[in-house]
Amino acid sequence: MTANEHRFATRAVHAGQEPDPTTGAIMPPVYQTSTYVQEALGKPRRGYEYARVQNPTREAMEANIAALEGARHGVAFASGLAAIEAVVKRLSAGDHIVSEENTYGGTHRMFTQVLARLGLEFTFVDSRDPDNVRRALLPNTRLVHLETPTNPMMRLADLRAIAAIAHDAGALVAVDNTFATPYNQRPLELGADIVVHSSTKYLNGHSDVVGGVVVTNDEQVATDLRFLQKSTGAIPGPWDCWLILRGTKTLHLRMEAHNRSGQRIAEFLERHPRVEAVNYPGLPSHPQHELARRQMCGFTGMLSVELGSLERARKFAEGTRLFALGESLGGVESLIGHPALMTHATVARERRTAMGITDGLVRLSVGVEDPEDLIEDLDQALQRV
Ligand code: P1T
Repeated sequence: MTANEHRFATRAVHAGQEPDPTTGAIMPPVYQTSTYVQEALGKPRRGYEYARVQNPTREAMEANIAALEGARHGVAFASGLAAIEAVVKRLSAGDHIVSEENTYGGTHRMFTQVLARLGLEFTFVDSRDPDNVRRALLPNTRLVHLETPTNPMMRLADLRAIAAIAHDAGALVAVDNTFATPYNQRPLELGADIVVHSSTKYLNGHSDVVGGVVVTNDEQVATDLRFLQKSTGAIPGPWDCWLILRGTKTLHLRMEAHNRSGQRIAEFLERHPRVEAVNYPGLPSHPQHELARRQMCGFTGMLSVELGSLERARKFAEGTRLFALGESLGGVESLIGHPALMTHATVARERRTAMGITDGLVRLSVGVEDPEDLIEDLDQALQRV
């Protein structure tokens, strides 16, 4: 039985890793090298020639994350955005992409301000209704890019329904699974073709690396991504790969805590008189709670709350002591942020507001501290609002 056939927690600890062939070291070494000595002209040892193209530490991390998503192939990049860019760069000028409108702000900026300039065409839709995706499809649509749950509104896309629609039209489906993680949701099992991650977040989990990864079971997509990885060069360094690999070993343990505390804090905030609305798929009040229960097995530590005005949001976000004010998410420590002024500042104001990213919206990344302490912290900050 290979590590890939085991259950999730066993895969998290073992997949992609064998004892080091030289010493038996149980941890894959950090192969901090740019090149490999060749035995003779045109005769590399064990296939390793140059570190942009191959690195054993990177390969271990790629194989580990692929196994967690139930994929045969994993291809790592220097950041989540570089991973998403590679998926889109498989296409050519004149090709059309349908994208969920409420993605991470940086994804939207890359699509509209970089890739659209190079001749790729984008249509942005509210993918909560699969018919919106269907209506946006064009004869030249090659890719549907989804994010579920979305950053920061926690909207969901029905992956089975949208995969069927896209495949009928000959388009592939890529899912940004950064918020959910493979512990809570495995898009490939629901019909998606490609999964992308900002491994900066939950996969690494310790707020000390920026990274990205793409996984797939599609042989052609995997070949194309490997080609792009070596040809465009946005690769992660071996030390960052090693840190991410250390992070994924405890993904299941951390996600249990994030899921549990996320749910408790969402319930606490929903009852709080100073909070107008809570966006969290684990709450029965979430408009897509039934879908969440069907396609996810946990609801993460991410949530957003509406406080009604910029002034109130500012007092809350600046008033916490344990929740640190900062961009990013998914680390062991709790973070608080203001999407309109931070992660989604580059999205046009009207578009932002139409999606619910108001000046009163605050986003929480619930860490793995004691949830009682976190609730007390949020409560004292809300008293200032
Ligand atoms: O930062 P980077 O590793 O390049 O990942 C970009 C990215 C992609 N997808 C999602 C869903 C993300 O949330 C991000 C990055 N997000 C933040 C930095 C943030 O604070 O939301």
